[in-house]
Amino acid sequence: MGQAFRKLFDTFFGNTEMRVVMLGLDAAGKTTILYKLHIGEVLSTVPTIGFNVEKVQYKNVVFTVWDVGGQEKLRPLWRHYFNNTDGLIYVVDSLDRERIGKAKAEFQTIIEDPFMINSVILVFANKQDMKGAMTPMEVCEGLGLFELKNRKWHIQGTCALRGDGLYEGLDWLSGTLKEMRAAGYSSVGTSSF
Ligand SMILES: Nc1nc2c(ncn2[C@@H]2O[C@H](COP(=O)(O)OP(=O)(O)O)[C@@H](O)[C@H]2O)c(=O)[nH]1
Ligand SMILES: [Mg+2]
Repeated sequence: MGQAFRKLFDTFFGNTEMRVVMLGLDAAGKTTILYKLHIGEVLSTVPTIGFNVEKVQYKNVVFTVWDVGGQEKLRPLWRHYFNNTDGLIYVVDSLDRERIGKAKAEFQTIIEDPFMINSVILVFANKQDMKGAMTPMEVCEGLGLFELKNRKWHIQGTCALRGDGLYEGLDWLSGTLKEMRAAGYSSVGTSSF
């Protein structure tokens, strides 16, 4: 699995710097995904009170990961990590029907952030192996993806434990970013307050 991802990153990104943030409510499966990618050592840091950030770097591709939800006070810190973000991966626990509304509220806040306004959005509808899980279509509706205007987004059903769907999702993300780069798009300098 790790080798497949490394090959994907080499093919698509070469030496291009790319920053990806992976967010979602706690227990969505983010840490599991990060380890499943096997693209490098996962570094975990707690730079400030309760704000735990995980980071993996493979060549020039940097993944930064943290939990969202119920921490309004910590939001100003996000900006440090959102700056020049190319891709957002939003992970949803498809089994957690009770918190889909909360997942949506957090998602909408994130994508409307000035630093995120140009980022490509990949949603992982995770835990598809579980009986009773929402389908990717239901997660789509739950997050309000269909109402998004002028955003490039994609939803992928995944099972992080087995690694199912992760490659396909990242393949879409890298292909889309490559197209946008070719068209002259750059995340640098597009953020404003
Ligand atoms: N059944 C199932 N469990 C999963 C899957 N992905 C993660 N989990 C489990 O969900 C729990 C939370 O996962 P974790 O990666 O820690 O979530 P995080 O808080 O988003 O980092 C753990 O017990 C994982 O083993 C999945 O695709 N299927
Ligand atoms: Mg985690």
